[in-house]
Amino acid sequence: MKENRVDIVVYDIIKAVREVMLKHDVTHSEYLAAQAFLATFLSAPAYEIPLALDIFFDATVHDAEMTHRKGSMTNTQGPYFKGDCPTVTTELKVLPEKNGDPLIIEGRVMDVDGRPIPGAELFVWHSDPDGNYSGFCDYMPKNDYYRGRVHIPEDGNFRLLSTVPYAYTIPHNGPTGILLKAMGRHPWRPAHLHFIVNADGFMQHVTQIYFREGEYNDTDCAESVRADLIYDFEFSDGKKVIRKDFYLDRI
Ligand code: MBD
Ligand code: FE
Repeated sequence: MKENRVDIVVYDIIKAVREVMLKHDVTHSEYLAAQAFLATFLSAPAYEIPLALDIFFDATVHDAEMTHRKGSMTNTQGPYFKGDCPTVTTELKVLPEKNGDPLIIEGRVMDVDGRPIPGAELFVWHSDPDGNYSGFCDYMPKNDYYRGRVHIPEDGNFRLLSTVPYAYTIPHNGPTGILLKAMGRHPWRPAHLHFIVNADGFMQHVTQIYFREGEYNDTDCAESVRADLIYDFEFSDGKKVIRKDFYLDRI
């Protein structure tokens, strides 16, 4: 008989939860409180369920993925990707009045043997200096600032000017934030850059990178930071530079 993956995975989840309930002697009133808590997602904004799952489980999807990939490390996509952002070549649109610290994001898109992948498509997105993403805050209603799509040329190289992103609180007035608070945790994520790379014949590469000594690297509410994803700033003409090379796995 063909194996039923839904049964295999879901039943293991159910058994794991049962073990936790027995281990901690979960009471009937706690069980009812958990039901009532889950029901609060029904009247919350639609992003709350994906947010909660991203915060608690998505990094683990990437940890699992990396047990059989050889290329660079993947990481959580998060809720703020927009595929309809502007195509860019040298810089991302930034808000000058925010006086952001300039940041050059450069690197190369390659296969696992270090050969460039011309024709690849790279998306970059990150927060402004106040930790907000365009398309998700009042003063940047469209998907245009601090985001871009780059067509990777023959040599595989890209170089974009933007500003340094800052640490960010996830929306924390809904069930996800309420749960974090009840657990005694904060809703902060460390400063990070998001990337997606698509190329024919290669597995999609979704990742984030973090900065050395970034605040909240150790207590990220999404527990997504991994040592291989922490990058050091380099400097060029007094500007901060992050060099991010991508090694993509073939399909
Ligand atoms: C983010 O910006 C993010 O990257 C993740 C993973 C979750 C919430 C907000
Ligand atoms: Fe993010």
